[in-house]
Amino acid sequence: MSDSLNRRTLLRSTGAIAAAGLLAGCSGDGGDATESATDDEMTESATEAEMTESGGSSMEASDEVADYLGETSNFDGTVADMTGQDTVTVTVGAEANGGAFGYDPAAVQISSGTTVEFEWTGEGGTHNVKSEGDGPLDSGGAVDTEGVEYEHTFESSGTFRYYCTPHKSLGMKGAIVVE
Ligand SMILES: [Cu+2]
Repeated sequence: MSDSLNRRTLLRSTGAIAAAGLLAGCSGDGGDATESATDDEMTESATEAEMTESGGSSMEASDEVADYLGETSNFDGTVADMTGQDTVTVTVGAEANGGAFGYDPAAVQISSGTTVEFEWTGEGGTHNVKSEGDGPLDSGGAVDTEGVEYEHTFESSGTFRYYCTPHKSLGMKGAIVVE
């Protein structure tokens, strides 16, 4: 720990230490006070980072995405920004479209090189992940098990639209935008 950080932390803790009457010659309790002040600080910044990640910024969807997800109940016209992450999770069988018939988030933007893990909830019957046209996503036959049943790493940019074969007509569709 640098001298300046020690001094800063000590200054901040001085009030509490002085109030306890332990300012002079009390390395033990003083040390504890310094430690907990640092812990608080770390907890605060960790919470902030988490909120940014999950609370999430979002951006307006392109026409291609908006048209594709027009009948998807959990699509609100925006794309969740999850760029800059090695791994992103999309829930399969999320509450949407009149049951557990959704992908969550329905639309997400990621960086190229990101692995998307599709995590089944086990709800809503059997689901799969299948690209429109000749796209790269194909989890195979629909299953109703729980857990990460499929993952795909997106190496090149583009807009990738996909659906669940049994529930496409209900609106169980998703889009991944790779920048
Ligand atoms: Cu489904």
